[in-house]
Amino acid sequence: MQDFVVSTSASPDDLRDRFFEYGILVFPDYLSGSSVSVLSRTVQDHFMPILNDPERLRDRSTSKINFDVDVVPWDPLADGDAGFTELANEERLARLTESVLGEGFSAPRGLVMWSIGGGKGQAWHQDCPADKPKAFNMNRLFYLQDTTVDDGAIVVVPGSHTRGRIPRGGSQSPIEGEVVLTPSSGTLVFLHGHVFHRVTPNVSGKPRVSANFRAYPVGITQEVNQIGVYRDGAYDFTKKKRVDR
Ligand SMILES: O=C(O)CCC(=O)C(=O)O
Repeated sequence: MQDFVVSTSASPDDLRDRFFEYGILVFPDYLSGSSVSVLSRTVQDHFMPILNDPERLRDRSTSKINFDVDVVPWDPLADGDAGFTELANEERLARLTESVLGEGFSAPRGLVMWSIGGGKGQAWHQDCPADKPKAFNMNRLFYLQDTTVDDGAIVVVPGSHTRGRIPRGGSQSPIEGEVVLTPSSGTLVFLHGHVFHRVTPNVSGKPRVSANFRAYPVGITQEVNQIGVYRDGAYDFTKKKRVDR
């Protein structure tokens, strides 16, 4: 078993040490089958009308940013969804997050990311520039299905959060040391925003879903994610344009 695959009963020190060594923690079986069923149904009810409306799908997709990223995002917390709000406010989740980020962390938003077969996945990226080591987000990713390589594996380079800017290169070209993860249903992943990571294209013909409740250490706000860094450039999500980085 990889050293970043952990149990929710591990000690806070152990979780923090492993997180800052690898930039990733994987908690298998975090969600019960019944929670997954409720949340999956919510996601399906939200996205099904959009699925049958190609224009709306295109309009909401991130594919416009031109970095080989193709997901349709939705913030269920902003829409007041009860199931996702309950998940975001779970005491157990707060405890695990605090073990890693310390007291006073914030987690203002939730993001369900949905993609359908034929998309581009997500190109290699860092969620924010890595020039200031303390300025980072932590992704808290929930997987609501058994995610196969064909659905879109999440590929990470453990420990790369200490290596500065992601190297230039192809959006899905392998990087030495990468690990391909296919999270099973109910898995929770904590992922440091400076870790090099990508999602392989969804070619399965069925929707791929992950839900991400990003958390920030005290003193860091969600504005840290204004600029996403890709291998061959960067994107300013506020100004909605490509920037040099
Ligand atoms: O959906 C995933 O598995 C990963 C999402 C991701 O790359 C991100 O939120 O930055």
